[in-house]
Amino acid sequence: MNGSIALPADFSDAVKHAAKMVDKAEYVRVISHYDADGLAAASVMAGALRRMGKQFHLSMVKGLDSGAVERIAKEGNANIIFLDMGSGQIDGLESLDAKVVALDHHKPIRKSKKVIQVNPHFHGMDGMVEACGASLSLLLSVVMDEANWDLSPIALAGIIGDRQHMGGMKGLNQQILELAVERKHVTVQRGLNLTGTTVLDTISNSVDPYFVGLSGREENVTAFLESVKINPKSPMGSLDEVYRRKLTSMLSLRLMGQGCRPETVEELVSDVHWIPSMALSASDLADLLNACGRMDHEGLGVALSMGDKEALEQANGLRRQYTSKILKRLLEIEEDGAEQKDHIQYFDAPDPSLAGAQCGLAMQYILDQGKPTLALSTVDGKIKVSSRGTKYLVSKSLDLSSGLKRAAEKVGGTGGGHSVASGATIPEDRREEFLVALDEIVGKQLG
Ligand SMILES: [Mn+2]
Repeated sequence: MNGSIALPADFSDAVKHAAKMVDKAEYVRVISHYDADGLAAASVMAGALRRMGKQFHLSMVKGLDSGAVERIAKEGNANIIFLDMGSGQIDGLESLDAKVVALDHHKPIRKSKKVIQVNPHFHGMDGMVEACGASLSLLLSVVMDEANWDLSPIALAGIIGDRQHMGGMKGLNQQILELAVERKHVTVQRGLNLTGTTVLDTISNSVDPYFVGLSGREENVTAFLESVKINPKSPMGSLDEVYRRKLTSMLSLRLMGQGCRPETVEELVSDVHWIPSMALSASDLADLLNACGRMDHEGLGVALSMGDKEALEQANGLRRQYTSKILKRLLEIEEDGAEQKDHIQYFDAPDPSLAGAQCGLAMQYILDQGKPTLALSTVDGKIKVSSRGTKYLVSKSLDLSSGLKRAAEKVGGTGGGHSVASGATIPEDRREEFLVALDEIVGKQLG
C-alpha cells in the first residue's frame, strides 16, 4: 500500500472542494502561467482532465491583468481553473460569472467565499519554498484519481523550474518527491548536475553553471578535456566513475577559480531526479519547459510533458537557440566586464526576455560577488531593470525589493520583488539618477 499526502485538515478540505467542482464540470477552462512551473502545472492538469475524459481548453498567459480577466469573462465559461496565479487578483476572479478554482502559491490578498483558493499560505506553509503551482496541480490531480501519480515527474520539473528545490525539497514538494520515488515514477541519485549529449557539447553549451573560458568556446573545451584524457566526443552518460570524478573535481576547481560562492560550486554535484518514462531528468525537463515558455512555444512545453517525442525534439532545438542567445551576451560580459558604481554593477541586456536570466548567471558566475548586478533593457522609452543578488549578500542585509522600489519611485518609476531578485521600470532619461540612488541605498544596506 502506497502512502499518500498528509495535509492540515483545512488545506485538504480546500483541495476536496476544488476536486468536486472539476468532477461536476463537463468542460473546464484552464489558465496558467507561461513559466516552467506554470507549464508543468498546466501539463499535470491536462493529463488529469484527459484521464477523466473531461473536455478542456488550456491557455498560458504572461500575467493576469484586468484586460486578461475581461477577455476570460467574455468567453462565458462555467468552470475555470487558474494555475500558478489568481490569489493576487482575487477581485478580478470574483467578478467572473463562473465556478472558479485558483491553485496558487503566491501570497494571497484575502480569503474568498466565491473563489475556491488552494494556497499553502492559508495553511501555515511557505509558498515560496514548500509548494509551487505544479505541486498544487499534482495535489488536486491525485486527490481526484490516484492513477495521476504518474504525472508526478512533471510536477517535480515545475518545483525545480521555480528553484524551490535549492537546499533540499521541503513541505508539500518533499512529500511529492518521496511518494513519487515510492511509486517508482522517479529515482534519485547524486550526480554531476550537467545535461547534454557529448561531454564537449555539455560543457561548451553550459550556462548554468557558466564556466569562464569554457562555456561558448568549443576549442577551449576540447583542449581542456584532452588535458585530462577525456575524449570530447564521449557521451556524457558513458563516463566511468573515475573520469566522472576527475571531471567533477576539475570543473569545481574552475568554478572556485572564477570566484563563485561555495554554495554555487556545491550545486555542481546534486540530487538528480531521473524520470525513467521520459529518459531525462526533472531538471532537464524544467529547462526545456523554461525554454518553451521564453521562446513563445508554450503549447510545445505541454506536448513534451505529455510524452510527445516529436515535441521533445523540437523543444531541444528551442533550448539550444535559447541557450545560445543567453551565452552570446554572457561571453561579451566575460570579456568586457560590467559597468561599476561603488556598490552595484550593471550591464545592458538588449533582449528584455533574456535579461533576468543573463543577470542572474552573470552575478553567480562572472562578475564581482560583492555587488548586486543589474541588467538594463530599453523598451519604448522605458528601461526595464532586472536585478540579482546572492543569498550571502541577503544575509548581509541586502534587500533589492525595497531598494529597487525606492530608487525607481524617486525617478517616477515602479519596482519591487524579492530581496535576492527584483525588477523595476523607469523612464529612459532618468537612468543615471536611478543608478546613483540605488547605489546609495545598497551601500547603506550592506554598510
Ligand atoms: Mn510558480
